[in-house]
Amino acid sequence: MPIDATQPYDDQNIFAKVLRGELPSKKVYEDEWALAFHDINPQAPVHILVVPKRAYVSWDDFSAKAPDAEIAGFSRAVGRIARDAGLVEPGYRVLYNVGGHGGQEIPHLHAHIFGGRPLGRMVG
Ligand code: D5M
Repeated sequence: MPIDATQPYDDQNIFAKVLRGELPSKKVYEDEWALAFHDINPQAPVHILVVPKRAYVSWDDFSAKAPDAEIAGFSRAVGRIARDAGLVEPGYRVLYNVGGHGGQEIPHLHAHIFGGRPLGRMVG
């Protein structure tokens, strides 16, 4: 079920449990700002999720409330993970689903990184 992007943070969500080590994940990267792991239901040959270490429901919450240093640190982590996965050439996609119309299901912000095949155009 898609979430309401304005809901309060629920620390029992799946990615909060992954961050606390209460659920397993196939980790690909971790630093001060971010944890990245393989999506359990991959939609492309490479499908990595990147979550901030701190508690944000959605991109809306994060972009409004996170300190600049955290936004920079998280953004750099997303870029580095894609680079380290060898995706820059031939290319990749970063996606944030936000709220109901965005189809967001887990109420902890996550960037999807897709790659490893032509992804098609979504606009234009
Ligand atoms: O995307 C939520 C994504 O999270 C979806 O692609 C499945 C994935 N998922 C769900 N549970 C797990 C666990 N435990 N590990 C890894 N990946 C998981 P959304 O943008 O919220 O629709």
